[in-house]
Amino acid sequence: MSTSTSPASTVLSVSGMTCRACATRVRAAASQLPGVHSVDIDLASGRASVRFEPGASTPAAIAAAIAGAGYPATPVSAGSTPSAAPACACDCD
Ligand SMILES: [Cu+2]
Repeated sequence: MSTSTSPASTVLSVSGMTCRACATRVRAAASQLPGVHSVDIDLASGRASVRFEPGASTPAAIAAAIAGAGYPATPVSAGSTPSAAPACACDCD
C-alpha cells in the first residue's frame, strides 16, 4: 500500500438527492469505484465531495456512477449553484 499519491477531490452537483436515504445511495455508488477514498455528502446543497486517486478514477466516471444509481450528477466548479430543488429520487416519500 503506497500513500505517495495524494488524492484529488471533486465536487459533484447531484440531482434528486434530498434525504438521507438518497445520500446513502449516492455515497455507495461513488464508493464502489476504484480509487475513491471518501465521499462526503452535503444534502443541503445537493453536493457530493469525492476524494479519489488520480489516474484510478475521474470526476466524469464518478458522476456517471452516481447517475447510474438514479441521481444525475455533474462535476461543478466553485460558485455554481443547483438549478432547482428536484423531487426526491428514492422511495422515501
Ligand atoms: Cu430520498
